[in-house]
Amino acid sequence: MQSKKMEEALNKQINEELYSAYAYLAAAAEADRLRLPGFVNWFKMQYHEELAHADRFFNFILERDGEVELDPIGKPNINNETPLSLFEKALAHEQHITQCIFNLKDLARAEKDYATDVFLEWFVNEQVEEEANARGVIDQLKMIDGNPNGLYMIDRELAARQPEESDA
Ligand code: OFO
Repeated sequence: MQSKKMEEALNKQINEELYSAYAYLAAAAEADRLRLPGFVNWFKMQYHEELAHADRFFNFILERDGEVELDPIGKPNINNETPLSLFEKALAHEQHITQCIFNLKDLARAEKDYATDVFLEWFVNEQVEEEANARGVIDQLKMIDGNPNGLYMIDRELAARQPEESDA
């Protein structure tokens, strides 16, 4: 069983992951407003991934005989975005989540909570991938510099994103 302090921090992370899901869902709606179905697909996939992240924390807390406490989820700050600003916000958010995971790691190590320390390993790797994905799309969007044909090609590419095995 984890300490109360660790349990509270893990519960807070459930909220962070659910907020992430909510923010990506808002981004999907915004992409629909921009008439970019591939972007909608990409953000919806990410929404599902974030729900799966929240689920990992939820299951882990219960598996260790802890208590889950669910707080309200904040309103995402997604308004009048451009394709580029949507991904810039996604990257900034992922960088924030990376810091949350590192803070959890620090706490697990300070508490000699080896099980939580190992559990968090998956998220450390996942954050490297998530930041790289958002950065990759930002690079492409900067390269085309608003060119409609380029945007069409990127949208086609984002339409091809499939759910990951690990989300199942
Ligand atoms: Fe985007 O990785 Fe979870 O929050």
